[in-house]
Amino acid sequence: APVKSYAAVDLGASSGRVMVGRVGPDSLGLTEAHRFPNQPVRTPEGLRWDILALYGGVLDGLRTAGQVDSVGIDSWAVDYGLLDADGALLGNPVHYRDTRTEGVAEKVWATVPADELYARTGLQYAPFNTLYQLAAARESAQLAHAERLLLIPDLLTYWLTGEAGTELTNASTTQLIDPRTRDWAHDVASRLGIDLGLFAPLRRPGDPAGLLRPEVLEETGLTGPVPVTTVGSHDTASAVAAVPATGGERFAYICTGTWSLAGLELDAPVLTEASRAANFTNELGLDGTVRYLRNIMGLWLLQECLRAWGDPELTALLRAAADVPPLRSVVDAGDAAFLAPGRMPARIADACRDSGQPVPESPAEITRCILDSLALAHHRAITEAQGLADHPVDVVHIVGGGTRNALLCQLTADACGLPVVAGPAEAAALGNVLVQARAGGIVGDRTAMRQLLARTQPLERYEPRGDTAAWRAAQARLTTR
Ligand code: LFR
Repeated sequence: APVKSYAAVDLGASSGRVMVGRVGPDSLGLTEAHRFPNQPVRTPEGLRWDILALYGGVLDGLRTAGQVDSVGIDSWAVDYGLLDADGALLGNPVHYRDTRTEGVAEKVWATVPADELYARTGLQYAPFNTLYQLAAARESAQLAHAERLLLIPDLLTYWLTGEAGTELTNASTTQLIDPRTRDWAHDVASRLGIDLGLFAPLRRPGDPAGLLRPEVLEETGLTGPVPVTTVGSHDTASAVAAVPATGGERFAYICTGTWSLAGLELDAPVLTEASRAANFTNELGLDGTVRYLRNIMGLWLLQECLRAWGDPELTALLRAAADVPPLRSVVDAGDAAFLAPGRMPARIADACRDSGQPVPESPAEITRCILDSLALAHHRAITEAQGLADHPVDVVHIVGGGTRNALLCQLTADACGLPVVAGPAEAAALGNVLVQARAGGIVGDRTAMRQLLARTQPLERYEPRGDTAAWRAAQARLTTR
C-alpha cells in the first residue's frame, strides 16, 4: 500500500513547527522536522509579529523535512498582512494582543449593533476579531495603500507559491463571513465601509493552493513540482479535525495550547441571543461543520507566569502544584483582563484578592490556581454549549499541547464529571496532514480520518474522581461575585 509524506507547517503563538506526516491506508506517523520560536516584537508602533523570522523558519523546516508529496499551512487566526499594488508586504502584521483595538468595538456597534452582528456572523465578541482590527486601522496610511489582505497562513502560502487565496475556516474568524451561507457577509462589510475586494477569492480545505516557486525549491533543496494544499488553515480547525472521536461518540472537545478552545462540532450555527450573551462563537470547520466554542485564556496564563519567574523547570512545578490543596482560590479564566502580556502572577493575585479569596503566593500555589481555574472554565463552557446547542455529550476530548499536562487533564475530568480522552498533542499538525492525505486520496472522509487517529495515536484516559460538590461551590464563588 502507498505511504505518502506531507509537510505540515503549524504556527502557534509561541512557536512554529514543520512536521512530517507519513500516511498510509492504515498508518499515520508524525515526526518533527523543525521547531522555532515565535517571538513577537514591541516596536514603537506596537506589538508586531516577526513574519520574516516565521517565513525563514518555514523554509528551514521544509529543507529539513526533505522531499514531500505536498505542503499545508495552518496558524493562529484573525491576523493578516497587507500587500501593496506590487504585491509587497506593507509593514509587519499586527499582533492580536496589540492594544489598537481597545474601545473600537463600541464604535463598530454604533453602526452595526452587537446583536445584529452576531445574528449575521455568529462570531463571539473578541476585541481582536479582524473586523475590529480593520476598524481600528481605518484611517491608517497603510490600509489606504493596501490592495490585498492575506491572513497569516494565506500570506505564507502566497510567498511559497505566488498564488493568493483566502482559506474559509480562517476567514470565518474575521467576523465578515455568514456561517449559514459560508460566504462573505456583504451587508456587514459595506455598512462598516470594509472593502471585501481586499480579500483574495475563498478556497476550502482540500483545494490546491499552487506549487512551490522555483526559488523556494532551490532554497529548500526540494525537487518540483511540490504542491501546496489548502488545509483547515485556522489551527483550531485543523485541531478539531484531529479529535480522535470514534463513530457514534457524542463528544465535546477542548483544544489546549496558548488558548483553550472548548466546545462542540455542529452541523449548523447557533445564532440565538442566549448564545450571544454567553459569548459562544460559530467558526467554520471542515466539510461545512461549525466549531461552536468559547475562547478561554488557556495555558497563556501559565506561560506568562513562567516567563515572569524566569522559566523554572515545569515538571517539578506541576508536581508541586498537584500537592497544593485544591480550589483554594480560582479566577475567571475567560476574563479578557488577562489578554495582554506582562505581570501575570501579580494580576492573578490581584484577581483573587479582589474576589475575597486567599491570595496564592508561591509559584506552585499560583500554578494550582491557574489549573483549577482552567478546569472550571472548561466545565462551564462545555456545560453551557450543550445547553445552548441542545447537544448532550458523554466524553470530552482534549487535544493539543495541554494534553502533556496530566494535572490539567485530570482536573478537567473532575470538574466536568465526564471521562476525558487526552491526545494527540500535535492535533493541529495531524489535522493539517490528514486533510492533505484526504486530498491525495489516501484517507476517506472525516470519520475515516478520526478512526485512523484513534487506531494509531497514543491516547490517555482520565476518569472523573467524583468530587463534584467542591467544583460547583468554586464555580458559585466566581459567578455570584
Ligand atoms: C488558537 C487561536 C484561536 C484564536 C486565537 C487568536 O491558536 O487560533 O482559535 O481565537 O488563536 O487567533
